[in-house]
Formats: sequence, C-alpha cells, structure tokens
Amino acid sequence: MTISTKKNVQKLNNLEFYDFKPKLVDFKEEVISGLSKKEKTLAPKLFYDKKGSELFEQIVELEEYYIPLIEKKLLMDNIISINEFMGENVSIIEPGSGSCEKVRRILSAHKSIKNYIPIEISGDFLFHAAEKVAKEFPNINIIPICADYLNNFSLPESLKKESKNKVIFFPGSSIGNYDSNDVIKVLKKFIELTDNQGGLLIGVDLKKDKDVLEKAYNDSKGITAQFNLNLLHRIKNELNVDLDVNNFEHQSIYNQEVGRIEMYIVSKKQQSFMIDNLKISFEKDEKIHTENSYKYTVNEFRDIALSLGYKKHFYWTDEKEYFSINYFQL
Ligand code: AVI
Repeated sequence: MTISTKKNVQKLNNLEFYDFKPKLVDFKEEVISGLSKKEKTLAPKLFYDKKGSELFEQIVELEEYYIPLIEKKLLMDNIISINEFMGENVSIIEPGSGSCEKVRRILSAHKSIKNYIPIEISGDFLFHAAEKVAKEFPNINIIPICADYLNNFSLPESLKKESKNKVIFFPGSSIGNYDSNDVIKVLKKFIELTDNQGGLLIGVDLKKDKDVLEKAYNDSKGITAQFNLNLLHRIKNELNVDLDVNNFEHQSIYNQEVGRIEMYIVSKKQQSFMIDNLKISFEKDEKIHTENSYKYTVNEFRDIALSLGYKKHFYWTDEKEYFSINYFQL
C-alpha cells in the first residue's frame, strides 16, 4: 500500500498517519565521511538495515544483555504507580518507536490514555506497526508521525490544543547512545513536545561492574559482534567494495572514566580497500568507532533532567541496581 504524503493524510478508523518526509540516511555519504576522518567512525544509525535490525532483535533476547528483561519487569511491577504519576487523559508520545512493542504494556494497563503518537523515520515500518496497535486498542487514537524526531516536524494542532497531558515514552536506554551535548538537545526537544507541562518516562542504564557491562556488549554467542561487523558487510555489498570482513574484529570496552561502553571494529592487519576512487587504509589494530553507550548513576541523570526544567523525579530500579525507569514531571 502507498501511504499518501500530504502532511496529514491516511485515516483509518482510530488511526491518522502524518508524513513529514524525513531525509533518509545516505549510506555512501555517511560511510565516506566517517572513514575519511583521522579517527575513523561509523554512526550507530547505520547498524539498522534489515539484517542489523534482525540481529538487534536477537541481542534483546540475550541473557547477558540484561536491559530489556529488567526494564520489562520494572514496568510491569510498577505499572500502577507509573499510571498514577501519568494522570488522566494522557497522550503518549514515543520517539523512535520501532515495532511499538514495549508501549503495549502501558496502553493495556492504563485506563485513561486518549492518544498514542509513535514517531519513526521509516514510514512503511511505522505504518504497519501503528496499524497493529490501532487494531489492538480500538479506543485509543493512534497518530503515527513519520519524521526524524529531532528535526522538522510538529505535533498536529488538534493534539496540541486538546491534550494537555502529554508523556514522552523513551525506553531501552536509547538515551545512552547520545553524547552529553546531544542528551541535552534530546531532552529539550522532549520538553518542547510536551509544551512544558507533561512528563517523561525513560529507561536509563546504570553504572555498574565493568565485567557485567563488557559481557553485555561482548556476548558469548557472538551476536553483538555480528551486529557490529554487519556494518562492513553493508559496505561490501551495498557499495560494492572488495573487502574481507574476516580481517576485522569486534571490540567493546567499558571506559570507566567517561562511563560509557565504546564499540569498535578493529583492523587485524595493515590493509586497505577502495570505495570508488577513494582509498581507505588501515594500520594493524586501527579502529573504527561505531557506538557509545553511556551509563549513569540515578543522581547523575536526575541532575541533568532537573537542570533542564523537569521538577519532580520518581524512579524504580531492580535489586542489583543495574537499570532504572524514571518518571520526570515538568
Ligand atoms: C539501542 N541501544 C540502546 C543499544 C545499547 O545498549 O546501547 C544498542 C546496542 N549496541 C550493542 N548492543 C546493544
């Protein structure tokens, strides 16, 4: 099915689809610019082609990658208090909603949700995920917005006027993939989206033992390694580059000083490959930095959010204090 693209179009019973036609990632441009830097990088958004998304689905099932399981349990165990904090007539906005899986726990447990607004860059994927939610929750208005959640879009005027109680749902410690300046940008955007009066329900991964963290990002089945090295498969296949993925390896280390997992692709030997006429050369052990995943203490994250204008903070953690769910109120 083609999705019509005036800014607000597709209407189906309780679903209204808005398309802001976000600029899609230019893979070749991103790869050339990242690999031409002195310290080579590839942006984490490049992980998620079809294969990368499938591998990520496997990561979230791994026991060593504790985040999804703990987050699910915290949400289930504390859903009554979370719902009370969210209040009545809520509009839930989910930036980067993916398959809209996690939000179902909230939508089914809360009796007073009026609107659910998933925001995602890939239109078809968003439409189909939202359509499923719309069928499952016929009494909630589902308003998917196809956009880059940090840029060039706005909420429908009707929603702005009618719904005062907006809550941003940002699970999975996705916030951890932003560097400190960008965290501030993201949280300010969330505040703007809720018109300075809503809430933020956010999952934040916590600082902990280096060993536990490194196991989570170097799992014993090697799925995270495949996920990381899939970037090279993409370069090889999509850009028609003659490179041998076996000459590279996956590395994840916890940088305790900065409080982040750093993920790299490491060149096992001196080598080079060509992208069109551009030669990309590697020394032995030279790295491509592919991802940061920041970890916080509860207080560190609370201080950032409160410094930006949130007034109240409630949080829940597991016994081992591996992970936190936080509710901030403006
Ligand atoms: C998506 N994001 C929150 C994951 C994380 O933990 O930083 C991505 C990931 N990378 C390797 N494993 C999981």
